[in-house]
Amino acid sequence: MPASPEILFVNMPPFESYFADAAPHLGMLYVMTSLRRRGHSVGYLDCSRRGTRRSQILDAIRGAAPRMVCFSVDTDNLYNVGHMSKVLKKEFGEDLLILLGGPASQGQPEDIMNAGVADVLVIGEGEFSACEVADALLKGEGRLEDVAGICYRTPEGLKFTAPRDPIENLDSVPIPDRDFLPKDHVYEASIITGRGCPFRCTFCFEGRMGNKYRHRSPENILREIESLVERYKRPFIVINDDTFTSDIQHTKTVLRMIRERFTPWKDLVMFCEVRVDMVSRHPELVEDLVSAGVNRIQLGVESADLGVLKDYKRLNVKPDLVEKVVRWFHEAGIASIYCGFIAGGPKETRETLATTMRFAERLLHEVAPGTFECNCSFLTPLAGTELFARPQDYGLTLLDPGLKTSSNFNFPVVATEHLSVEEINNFRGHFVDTIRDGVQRIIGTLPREKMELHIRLKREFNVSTMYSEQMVVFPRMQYYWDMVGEHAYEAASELPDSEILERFPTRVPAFTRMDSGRVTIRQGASDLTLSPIGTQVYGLCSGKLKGREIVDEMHTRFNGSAPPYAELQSDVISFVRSLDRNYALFLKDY
Ligand code: B12
Ligand code: SF4
Repeated sequence: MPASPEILFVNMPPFESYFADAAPHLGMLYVMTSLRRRGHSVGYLDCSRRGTRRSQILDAIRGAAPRMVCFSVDTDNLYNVGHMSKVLKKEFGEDLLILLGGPASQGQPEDIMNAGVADVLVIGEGEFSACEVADALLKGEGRLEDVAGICYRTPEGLKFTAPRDPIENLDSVPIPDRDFLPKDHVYEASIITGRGCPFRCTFCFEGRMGNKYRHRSPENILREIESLVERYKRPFIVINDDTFTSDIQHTKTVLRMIRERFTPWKDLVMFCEVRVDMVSRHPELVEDLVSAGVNRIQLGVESADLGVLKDYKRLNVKPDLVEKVVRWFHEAGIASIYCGFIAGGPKETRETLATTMRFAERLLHEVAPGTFECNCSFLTPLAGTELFARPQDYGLTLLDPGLKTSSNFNFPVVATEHLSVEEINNFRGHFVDTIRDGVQRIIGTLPREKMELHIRLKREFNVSTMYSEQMVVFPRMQYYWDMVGEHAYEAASELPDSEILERFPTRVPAFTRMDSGRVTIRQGASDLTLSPIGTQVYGLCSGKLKGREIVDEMHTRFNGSAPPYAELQSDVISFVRSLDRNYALFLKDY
């Protein structure tokens, strides 16, 4: 950052939202990039790291001595930003200007301004408004009252200017400049390819930038992806839009261009959100997405009860469609399908929750075992949404409309006509436990190739799925994958028979039981009991003998009654392969 930037952006999520650590704040990057292009000197302070203290923020601001400090406000960090603005004004005086913007600006501008002492709030998209505000306040060019789409403080109270239209041509906005991000931290390679959403789901805030969906041109999107591949070398590209698949021809063109330009796994892998109704109408999208390198998708499922879905205005995403689409992606070999569920929706009852639980379990165990994963959050109506405006029409009681108790949607704030917050809370706990236990059971049944996809995502792209996370409860499997990684030892499945004979089969350390000459290998996803002969071979897999030497040793042990040598050799190879499939052995080459 410049030594003394005139404008300092401070990214300040609520301190407990740890998962925000690696996500770059794209909204701020967009606005900072536009300000820099306009000739302003801009710096960035990222406080999303764990354990950032107020004293560190103040020290950084003291060091940078900016004339204007900017924060991004969402419903969740509104209080923190409010507190901080007061601290800053007290510490640095009225001359330090405080500018706010962010998603919450369109739902609760007064709340934001009243929570603190900021000077100006940009409402909606910030690229043009922020430049005009900075021109007026820092360069004396133009007047605040002429800047569309802001709210500012005057001695007479808050003043709102005329609303600003959504930016029609998103290519006119400069691509976010990642040079603003601190170099000592690894950030996610995330992008936004469009803005706005034509739908009006009653719980969602997405209509805020004008509900008309607008997207960047495919060429503009590809330019950003190319720069991310260049910068991060084999990145996991996260396409953050909720609406990436909303305009089918556009989506297909973007995917085709990505396919033509990059090779999945070699150059990149990708994540995106997928609309169930669009895929169901255009099944070819499954192959288009997977072949372009999309290896993790997210689907908003929310509930499996039609009444609840109707009140969410999401009957276009019915459970039978979800099931069909999940099955298609699973069969296409995608690594992970992440589904989002909500607990505590309109008119929710124990029965509707049970329906949702059963549906999630069905997807997990029957439809897409090894691929399906999910989470369940509490319904948290945000200011500006339909459920917030008219909760009574949906049988909801907002117990904490200001969300003083909720952080990252991790505390229930709504009761339904039939369910208390305790019941909703406890259901969520039950949901999460059931899915986690289910994933653990499934891990033991997955073919090695499926598990390998999860391991590769983790190892090569630092992406954890529930399957790679839950592996920790199986030490044998964990050890195996630690050894059989990209740069470590080989797996029998990767080698021809002749090579297996030249390697040193090495047992994964695991607790064993011994009964009547048979070994049972434990600590995996499933126990493995060996035959008496297998037990002997397993004993010889100590990493000291080559596969060929093990065959010789066994041949001698048979003491004249051995089967033909070729048969014994083939049995040993099959045995090594079966131990490999069970994560019980790897192959050294010395
Ligand atoms: C990626 C993402 C995340 C990431 C990264 C967060 C980030 N801000 O980049 C993570 C996973 C951390 C996250 C977490 C949460 N998120 Co989130 N997230 C998104 C998502 C999908 C994309 C964000 C994005 O890049 N948008 C694109 C940019 C261009 O838009 P923007 O950020 O709004 O920025 C523009 C304007 O707001 C403005 N602006 C923004 N900041 C500033 C600052 C200044 C000074 C100025 C002048 C202007 C300005 O100008 C920008 C350019 O036009 C959005 C949905 C969406 N499509 O926006 C939800 C969204 C922002 N998240 C939301 C929520 C509720 C959350 C959570 C609170 C809860 C949750 N479980 O999701 C948590 C906690 C957030 C926190 N404070 O830590 C809501 C916010 C609603 C609200 N009223 O606040 C959204 C809108 C989703 C929704 N539809 O409800 N999120
Ligand atoms: S949930 Fe998805 S489809 Fe519905 S309004 Fe939000 S972004 Fe649009």
